[in-house]
Amino acid sequence: MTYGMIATWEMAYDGLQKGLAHLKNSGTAADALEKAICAVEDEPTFQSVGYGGLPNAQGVVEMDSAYMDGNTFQLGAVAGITDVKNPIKVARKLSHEKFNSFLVGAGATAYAKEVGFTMTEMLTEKAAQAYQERLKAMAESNLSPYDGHDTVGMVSLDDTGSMVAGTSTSGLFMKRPGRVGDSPLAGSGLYVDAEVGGACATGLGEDLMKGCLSYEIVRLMKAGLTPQAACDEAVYSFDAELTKRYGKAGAFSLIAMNNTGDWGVATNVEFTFVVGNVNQEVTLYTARPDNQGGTIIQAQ
Ligand code: SD4
Repeated sequence: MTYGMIATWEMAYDGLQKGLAHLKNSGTAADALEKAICAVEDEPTFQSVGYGGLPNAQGVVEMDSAYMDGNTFQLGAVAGITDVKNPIKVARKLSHEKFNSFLVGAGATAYAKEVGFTMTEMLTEKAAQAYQERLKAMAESNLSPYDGHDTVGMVSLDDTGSMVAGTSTSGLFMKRPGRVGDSPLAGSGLYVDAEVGGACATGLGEDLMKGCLSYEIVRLMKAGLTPQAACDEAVYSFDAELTKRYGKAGAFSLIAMNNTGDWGVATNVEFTFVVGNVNQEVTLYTARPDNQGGTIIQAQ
């Protein structure tokens, strides 16, 4: 058997090493993914996930997260949750619920508190300062408040063939309170079927959710495409559709891994991601579109 993990952005590098070490010791895909995503959530210098994440327009760190089990299709998610140290743990716990498995806002935060997850103020001094600076810059110029957004999305495969996927993000900097992106939405931010493979997204959620791209990639892999061909087909054809329909597409990037550990990515911007598997230590790559329907990928 084989095992492997793939994740969006360079920030997942250390987390993926932890997750992969767990898989190497015959750990489960689920525990490996939780460890890896928690490592990203816990790192205060990452300004778009968990502790240290940039806040919404009212200065509150509101987070979205989802967890999907590719064997059972169990799915848990939270959106607009606050003050919880590890949203991915809450999403995973909710995935075991038959009812109430996707919670938002105050209800999500109250649930996390009730079941005993660690609660903490997620706004760091540095993020508060970035918020104040952005408020000032916005008052002085016509700056778009919504720049800067990197979700951690991850697919994990263990040597029993189990697969899971997860996402975690603080969403768009300066988002309107209550705004939800693609990350907690099955099919958009993530999707996994252990009989096929999984996919995750990062980028402008408002556009990603129009294409259900994570589901589309898994569907294409199920139809027989390699992960790379599935990513290219889903991402570039949807980018073209959006451009045709309303003139532009936001930035987005998708990663995928199938149930034999092969992987692929596609992106309409410069993008970094990390992969590790049974044959390969965790490796950082960059990807960009070749503008002919394919992706240029380079190991760093
Ligand atoms: C969102 N997709 O909330 C997330 C943000 C993000 O890379 O990924 N960014 O829309």
